[in-house]
Amino acid sequence: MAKRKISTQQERNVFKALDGFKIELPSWGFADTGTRFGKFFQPAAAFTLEHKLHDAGLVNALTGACPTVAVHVLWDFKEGESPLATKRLAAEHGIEIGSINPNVLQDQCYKLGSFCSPDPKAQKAAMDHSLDSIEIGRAVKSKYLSMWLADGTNYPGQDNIYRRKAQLEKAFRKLHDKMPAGMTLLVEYKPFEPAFYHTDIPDWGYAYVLAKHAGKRAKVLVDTGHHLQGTNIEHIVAILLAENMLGGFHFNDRKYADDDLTMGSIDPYAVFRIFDQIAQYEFETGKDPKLAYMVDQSHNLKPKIEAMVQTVDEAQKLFAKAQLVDRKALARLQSKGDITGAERMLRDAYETDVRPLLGAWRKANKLGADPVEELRKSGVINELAKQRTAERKAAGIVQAASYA
Ligand code: PSV
Ligand code: MN
Repeated sequence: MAKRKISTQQERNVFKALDGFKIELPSWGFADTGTRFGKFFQPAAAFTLEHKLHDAGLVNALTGACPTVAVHVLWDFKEGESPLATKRLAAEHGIEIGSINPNVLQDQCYKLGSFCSPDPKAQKAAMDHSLDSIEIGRAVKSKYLSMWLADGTNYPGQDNIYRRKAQLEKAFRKLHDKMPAGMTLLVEYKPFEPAFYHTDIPDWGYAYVLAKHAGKRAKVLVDTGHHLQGTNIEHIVAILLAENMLGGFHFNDRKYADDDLTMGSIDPYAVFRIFDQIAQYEFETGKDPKLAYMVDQSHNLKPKIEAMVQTVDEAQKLFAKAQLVDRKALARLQSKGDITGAERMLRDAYETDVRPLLGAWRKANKLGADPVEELRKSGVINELAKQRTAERKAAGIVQAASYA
């Protein structure tokens, strides 16, 4: 990593940016996950909501950057359980409930889709569940209703795309209007999987249109794993920011598809370029775009909590690097058409070793300099593995499942 002199002013900017940089953790990132070919189990994996909240609280305690946890309604809330009890439990672990993710994808009725399904029963089930999710969000004071649909078709001619689109727009308008005033509807897109011929919200363009149709409090959510190979994600980010239509991110990394690898593990420069566009937008407009930064990873094989801490550390590093670009100097180079000079300016920031700076920020916040190391030294994962193995035994839970 390049040794680069960081000025006191830059240091101040980075500290301020880090103070404001919060990234939400997904409750599902702490549980055993797998592929359609099977699961590999971890003794320390969370299997109750309490475990997930505990683990998210631990990551927050180590990094000081994750005060909220995203929940998937069906996976995290039991029928009849009070959402307020969950909120209290989260508070016990020093965190709050963040975005609410309705689950309109796994029940049998959703075989042909949810809001887009030709089956009125499926449409109704999706609406009822999403309205219930809004109520949960209202109770726990969540700021986001995050909608991702598995809707789509597998074969040409399978269904009427025009009818599906009309149903979807109507449903999202209704959800938007039912949300409390402080809530934002996030519309997530994905070009493939689980549907393989067409998905009903395939890309940012249609997510934008859908959000516009839904109402003023609807914005687009960019999941970095949901693009076709070679897509310039930072350009999408810039367009959405300029249009005031970017709501937030689901971060993860991929090599081939929606691989759910940990953020920045394959292409950290791509994440830097996203943060760079956000910093550029802030410089130009003087506005805070108020983005919901979220992690969305299922990282199957890495130890769950460790991978999450590593992710947050990586996110903070890349975010800090993006603050080092001298925007005025960059503008001068750009106006002269100095392509190499401008690119070198970005690379220089990217290649700066910000670990000492991040360490100093952590020290100022009474945190350990290297949260991954802290976790590894603490022995807490082994402790949790023992506890959860015993809990599973007592509850008669066997870690066994096969998708294939
Ligand atoms: C779908 O691939 C997705 O990105 C959505 O955000 C879901 O909520 C999440 O993954 C579930 O793993
Ligand atoms: Mn996602």
